[in-house]
Amino acid sequence: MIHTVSPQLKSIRDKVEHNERLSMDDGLLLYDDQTPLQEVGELANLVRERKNGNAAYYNINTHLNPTNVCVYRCTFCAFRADLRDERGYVMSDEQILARGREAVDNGCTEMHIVGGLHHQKDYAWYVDIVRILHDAYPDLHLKAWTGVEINWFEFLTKKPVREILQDLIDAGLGSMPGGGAEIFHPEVRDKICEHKADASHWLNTHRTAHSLGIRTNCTMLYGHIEKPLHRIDHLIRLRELQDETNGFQTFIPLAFHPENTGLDHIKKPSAIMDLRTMAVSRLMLDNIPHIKAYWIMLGIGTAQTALAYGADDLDGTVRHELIYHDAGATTPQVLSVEDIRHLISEAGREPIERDTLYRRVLRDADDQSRWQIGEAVTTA
Ligand code: V47
Repeated sequence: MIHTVSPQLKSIRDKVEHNERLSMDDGLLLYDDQTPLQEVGELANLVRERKNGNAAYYNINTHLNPTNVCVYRCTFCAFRADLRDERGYVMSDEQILARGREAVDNGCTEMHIVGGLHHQKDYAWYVDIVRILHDAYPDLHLKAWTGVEINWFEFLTKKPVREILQDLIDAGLGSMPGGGAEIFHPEVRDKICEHKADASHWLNTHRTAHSLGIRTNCTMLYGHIEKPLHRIDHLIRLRELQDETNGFQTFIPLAFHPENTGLDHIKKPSAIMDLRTMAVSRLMLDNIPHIKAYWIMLGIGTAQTALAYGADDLDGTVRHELIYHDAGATTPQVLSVEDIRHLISEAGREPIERDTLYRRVLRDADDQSRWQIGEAVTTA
């Protein structure tokens, strides 16, 4: 039983209590400033607990961005560089493998790999990054390349997306991250990233990945020029694909960070906006098992609070994150396992270490860098 009092929320509350799907209009009402955040949060928490009980997940992970040189000039991005820019870099195979070694020594179960689209690097370079890491460290799960990179590989090779994904699977790809989705609606997408994969390409790449047995994540970049209508439209498009494939594991709402970007006149979204977006996402995405509060981007306090507003996952300990730190994130570079577990327990949740595919990770009591995979977590 929940205690929403606002009359305008009554029909939404009834739908949520009866596990019924919310409409575009419901989503817009949930985003309305006049709709009390506390009540939206309470509804989202009901769904969160129905799906994931009291569990809050995290993993031990690291990031790898092999290059920041990028042909695209997305207005929201502070990470990209031109070839001749003094910030521009490309990692060598030795540097990439050293990152793999470091990850394994630190007990990481996952490496999250994304980067710029470097016009002087061929398709084989991108596939080989996955191959050399997988050959050297076969237990490290490689969550690599977004739908935007895959679309770039299509352009480079003229191969169908299915063949590209199969090449990557053969090289050792474990899953795909959710980046590059931004906002699907063309009114916004054409203004913030007009050249890169459009909504149908991004969605079709994930559809194909799911059909090949690859699980993927999905994201939404909010707090820039988009309006609530564009956000709800975005969530509904993700929900429709999930109805079709059931291949998304986690949704991550990404708050825009303006520093050093072409949109630096826009203010960063408030904590209230972050929590509302978390809660609305949980309520609209009734078929996606997990909602992640990415602490790097939200800040630790808001991410912890989000565990009561629909989120059931904090991402991981994270090492070597660049995309948000280049755009002004003031969060630390890494959280210790003790810190992340404490954040979760203090929020009244049960911390559970998971691997990328949401199976429990069982650590060796004498040597925390050694682990094995346990059973899959259950989600209603
Ligand atoms: O697609 C880029 C966003 C994304 C900025 O799958 C920015 O588990 C805010 O997708 N301000 C990449 N956002 C990060 C990403 C991600 C992160 C954590 C976990 C997972 C996962 C995926 O970051 C980009 C873009 O939407 N981004 N620049 C910026 N200035």
